Amino acid sequence: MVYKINNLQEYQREYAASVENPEAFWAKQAERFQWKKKWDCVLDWNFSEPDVKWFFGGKLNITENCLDRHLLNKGDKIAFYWEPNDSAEARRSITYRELHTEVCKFSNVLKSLGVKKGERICIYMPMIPEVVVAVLACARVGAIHSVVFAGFSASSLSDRINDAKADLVITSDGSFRGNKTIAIKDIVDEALENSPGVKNVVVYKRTSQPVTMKPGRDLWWNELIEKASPEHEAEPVESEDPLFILYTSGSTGKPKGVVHTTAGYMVFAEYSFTNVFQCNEDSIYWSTADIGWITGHSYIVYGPLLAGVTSVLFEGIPTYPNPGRFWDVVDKYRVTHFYTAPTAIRALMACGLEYVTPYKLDSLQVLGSVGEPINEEAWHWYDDHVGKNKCPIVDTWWQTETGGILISPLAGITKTKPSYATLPLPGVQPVIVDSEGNELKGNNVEGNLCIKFPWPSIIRTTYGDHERCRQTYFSTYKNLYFTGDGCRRDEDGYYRILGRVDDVINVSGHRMGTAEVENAINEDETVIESAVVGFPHDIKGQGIYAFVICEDPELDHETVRQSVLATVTRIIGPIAKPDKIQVVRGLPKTRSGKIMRRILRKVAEGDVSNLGDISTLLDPGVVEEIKKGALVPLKG
Ligand code: 7RM
Repeated sequence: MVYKINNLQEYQREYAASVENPEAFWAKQAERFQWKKKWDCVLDWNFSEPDVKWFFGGKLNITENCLDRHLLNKGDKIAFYWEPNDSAEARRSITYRELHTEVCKFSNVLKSLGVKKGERICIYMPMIPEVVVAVLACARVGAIHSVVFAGFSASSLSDRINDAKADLVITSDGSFRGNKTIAIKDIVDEALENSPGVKNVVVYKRTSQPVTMKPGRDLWWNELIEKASPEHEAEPVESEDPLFILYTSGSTGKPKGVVHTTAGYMVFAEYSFTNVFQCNEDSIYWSTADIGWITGHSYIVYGPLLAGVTSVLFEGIPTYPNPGRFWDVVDKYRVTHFYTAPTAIRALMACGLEYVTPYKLDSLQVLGSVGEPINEEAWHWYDDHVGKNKCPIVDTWWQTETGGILISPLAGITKTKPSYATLPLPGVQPVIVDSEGNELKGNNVEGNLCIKFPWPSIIRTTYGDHERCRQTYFSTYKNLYFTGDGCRRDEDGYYRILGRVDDVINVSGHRMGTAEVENAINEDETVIESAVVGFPHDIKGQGIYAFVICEDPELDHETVRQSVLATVTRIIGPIAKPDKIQVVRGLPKTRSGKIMRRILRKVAEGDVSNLGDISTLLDPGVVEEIKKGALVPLKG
């Protein structure tokens, strides 16, 4: 068994070994980490409950593996170069030793606030080094972090705090994003009106804008850390103790708290990072994701730190001060490995080459893509203009629930093919099934993507509701983990992900449940009922198309639109704002009251040539009216 795969034969050998004897394979991988106590049993699992345990009986702390383990040989190596939103502001860099010290200090702060093992802590912060410190300090004291993307609204934040029963929130006064300053602490204050369980809020001073500090509840990070000791002995936790909760959208209205546990997540985050990206001692790795998403957890914080790599941490956005920002940062830090989302590539592509050609980009070696299917045009643009046709593109398919990359080329090893995620990582056993759950064997097949054997970082439960986890992922097909994605395996055995087959829309790489958006729209005072579907969008991949029935049919449509947009922003956040809002008098419902989304999807796509059987509709007349008012040109 090798740690880092070097060529295709080695990949094939490792893959075969991982299927032949998964326990021996993963035990070998786990051995290079620091354990306080070795495991008793490598794997125990069933997908029916589900109940999956990796490295059971072991004790460890993931932060010792991210930090302490590197101090001897890499203490002075840079862990993060931090690039602020405004490039004129002083940049910062932090070594492994300095990060260790900061994490120890903040762990002591958490201890002084009475934080105990297993407690949930909510983190709502901008992309600054302190968000990494906060995440790692939670893990170091054995608390469970729940990071909430700082673009979510107060109401979304409050829901997540309440679901996780978090009693501590870590945040900042404000944040800088592009030319905007966002009042982060005000959002937290508003959220806490509906989250009475929160006892303390720790506030990092980032923007120095005025905030209200509630006496007895709110504390300044900067003051607490000054008095904290830099010595902290990491708390040993069990292999299967939860490391974090991360909320994600599904087909039902309420986001689920995906739970990942410690040891298996650690082993897979490091293994996948090492093998997919193929960094070396001198690499400068940059993932443009936000810590609020799984990519930020696995491939900004844990993977790179476990591997002892130097990364760039970026506070800003791709288009500020102009659409050349990514490339400016690449040249500035001599980035070798660059990982971003197709939506960002398409957005920058639309801005024109004049923002790319002024930059050298000659440090780049590997390019990555994640979050949604990458279309061929974007793949080629990325390859030609960013990678200059000399950088392999790793199109990495995975999910919040999978914890790490499952299907992807290994950089420089697997031959790539535009828009294909290519082959499974060792330890990953994908199957494609038809709608009855029959496995479609062989090549040139298309169906639903499932995984038939556990990998170390598989979702363990959905927080506070195990049945929901079983129902969502393990009940559609017996003894299989169902991904929710459609997939094709081509003549080379390569996997191409086709997108979601459930009621989830992927907007700019962000998952949105249609029911979740509908619930938010229905809160609007001008609306009685709504139905939301996805439609192809040039930049975002998918856009949100909302059909709404108004309280007052005479109300001016623009007024309705503005009102709905404001309500969705208030309830979920700006990322859930519909791109198109069509006011309708009725929705196409069956006699049993079910909305026929298929019809709405067709209208939103602009193709009504074949609407299928509409005779079961309660009132087939609504279809004509909807077609007439469509906000896209219709063909057919
Ligand atoms: C990492 C992440 C997961 C969903 C997943 C897919 C889609 C992600 C790719 C992709 C095609 C890819 N987690 N997806 N990566 N589709 N090719 N390389 O995005 O939980 O937020 O979303 O994203 O539909 O099910 S996520």
